[in-house]
Amino acid sequence: MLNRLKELEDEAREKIEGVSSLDELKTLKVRYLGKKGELTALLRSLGSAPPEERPVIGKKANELRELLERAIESKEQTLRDLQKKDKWEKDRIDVTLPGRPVELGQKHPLTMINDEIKDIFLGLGFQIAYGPEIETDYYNFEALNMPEDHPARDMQDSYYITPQLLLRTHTSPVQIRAMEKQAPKLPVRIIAPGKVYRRDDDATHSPMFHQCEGLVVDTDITFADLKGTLLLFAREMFGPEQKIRLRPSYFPFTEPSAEVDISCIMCGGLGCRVCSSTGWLEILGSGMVHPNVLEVSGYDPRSVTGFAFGMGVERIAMLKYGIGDLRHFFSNDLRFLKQFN
Ligand code: 2NL
Repeated sequence: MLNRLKELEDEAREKIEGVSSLDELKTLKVRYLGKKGELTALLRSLGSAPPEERPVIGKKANELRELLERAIESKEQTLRDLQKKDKWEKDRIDVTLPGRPVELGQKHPLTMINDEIKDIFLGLGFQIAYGPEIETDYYNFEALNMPEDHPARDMQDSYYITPQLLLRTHTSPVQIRAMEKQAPKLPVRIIAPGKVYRRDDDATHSPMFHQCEGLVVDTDITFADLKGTLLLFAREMFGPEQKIRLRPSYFPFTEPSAEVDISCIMCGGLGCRVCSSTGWLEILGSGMVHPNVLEVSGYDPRSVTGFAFGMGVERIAMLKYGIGDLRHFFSNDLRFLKQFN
């Protein structure tokens, strides 16, 4: 029996030493020290040993129990320490690793053109004005010399929210508000870039698009000022060789009015597919501010004059970058957007 004890000790020590998880250790503990464990069984069979050996065996067996208990406890502590260390290693942040690279974006082509337009006019002493995209009927139409029965006010063409409120169809109302605010102080020299909305949707029309309008009001502003300003704009935007051409036109808020063409940027004026063989491309509308518009905005049309113009930002971008379909601007396709860096 003493031999069996010795065997049990050697075997148990070896097993405990070799254990690599807390679960395994628990199994061993049950196997040796549990109620149905091997050491317990051995103690139970003490009765079959010769009487004189029993105290020695009993003592040895109890010593072995304590020894194994300590060995298991110590192993448990070692395993717990290891587990902690593993977890710490796993969760540790290595501050010396290189950072994850952030993919840099870039400006949207419309933003680039918009920035260019703003820079050109800032260089000419213009200020930039902003205003609400939801406008009143008054600022969007009435103040711009478009009375109740004007065809541009048709429900079919504009996004009405209530009979008196709509999404602005141009940025002119921003300029009306700016004039109202600063009247009768001169000069007024502003541009109004921003989103505008019309009920249109095809390859060349989007229900939301971008416009930049400009306005100058002062004493002695003439049509020559308009022409000179727009020629300078065309040259800064499309190159120093640019020519412009003004054609008579009609807008309710300007009189006289003119469409402004630039010489075709594809063929230089010789005639090609882009300019439909005319040599010219229409890029903006303009005119001398209608006296009614000056009047309602707080300026006396007998003593001041002004010119105004409006351009579509998408159209300028399409011409400048050779883009064939307006919808590219709004589809968020990276293959398109990444071409403008
Ligand atoms: C176009 C034509 C134009 C204006 C906009 C304007 C603004 C005020 C007074 C008078 Cl406050 N006029 N704006 C004038 C002429 C043309 O836009 O084709 N835009 C895309």
